[in-house]
Amino acid sequence: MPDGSIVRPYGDTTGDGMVQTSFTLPIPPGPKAEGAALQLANKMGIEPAMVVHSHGIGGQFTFFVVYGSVRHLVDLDAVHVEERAYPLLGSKEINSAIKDRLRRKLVVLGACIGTDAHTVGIDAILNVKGFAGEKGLEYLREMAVTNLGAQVTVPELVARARAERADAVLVSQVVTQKDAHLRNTRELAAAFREAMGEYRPLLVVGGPRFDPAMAADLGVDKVFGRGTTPGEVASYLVHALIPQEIPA
Ligand code: B12
Repeated sequence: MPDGSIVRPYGDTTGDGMVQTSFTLPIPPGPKAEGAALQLANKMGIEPAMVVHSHGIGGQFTFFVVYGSVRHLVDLDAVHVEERAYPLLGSKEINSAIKDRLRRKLVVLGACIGTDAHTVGIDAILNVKGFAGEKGLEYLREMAVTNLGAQVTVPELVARARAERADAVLVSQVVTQKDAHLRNTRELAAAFREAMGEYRPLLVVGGPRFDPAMAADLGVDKVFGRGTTPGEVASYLVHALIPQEIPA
């Protein structure tokens, strides 16, 4: 960590401001396309800029990688991020917290909603084989986990949550075209609010392009972003749903 709160990007020498970025322009490859990429890079504050890679895509488009120096500074004091507000627990601690303090299985339902068919993310969190060396929630013997898979409609999910008395509903949204992930999450939150009011389950959404700071705005309890591990999610469920004390 640097001493001061102001930092610049690093390439060859400390603070030289070097960054690399990639983008696609709707023009065929060639010198004019490279000139256009440099103009864009300059307008983005990258100056001097170099096209270090360019490649035609389908005849009418060109993909670029541009490398160059920015003058911008980063003020670390002005960076605000969502800090984890609960401890990371191991599977033994999670199982015994549920067994001793909830005294029944914790019921978890998972799904991808809308037209989204990207199931790898929700599977990484739920399936026994897990992700990043951690086992998924199905491995935890005190959790009753059902993974409903892809393209589940919100009404179906509400009905299943009610029928199974779900404690938590975990939803994955990977496709973000036209902000589909945000629209679908708001629809989910509104449907549960309407159907179950304050008795709704804990609503957790995740996907690579969510901002974890958006939970309240989206009407859900928690948002997880890219690289989330099953242990983080299981620890959150314990934090949010299990009483702190062993009931009398
Ligand atoms: C594999 C893949 C597919 C597979 C999906 C197979 C399957 N069963 O899932 C197939 C081939 C079917 C597919 C199809 C399509 N795909 Co695709 N796909 C991908 C790809 C290459 C990898 C996604 C993935 O598996 N990541 C690995 C998992 C582990 O990561 P993750 O999803 O981020 O999950 C982690 C976190 O986000 C988080 N998380 C995720 N969900 C949840 C949920 C909860 C509750 C929690 C707590 C955490 C959590 O935890 C996970 C572990 O850390 C991505 C590109 C990429 N490199 O990401 C494109 C990508 C997602 N696909 C894309 C597109 C456009 C499509 C199609 C529309 C293509 C087409 N024209 O047909 C279709 C859409 C199909 C549909 N109806 O949804 C785009 C989306 C663009 C956008 N802005 O929305 C991407 C980004 C590719 C791209 N750059 O264009 N795809």
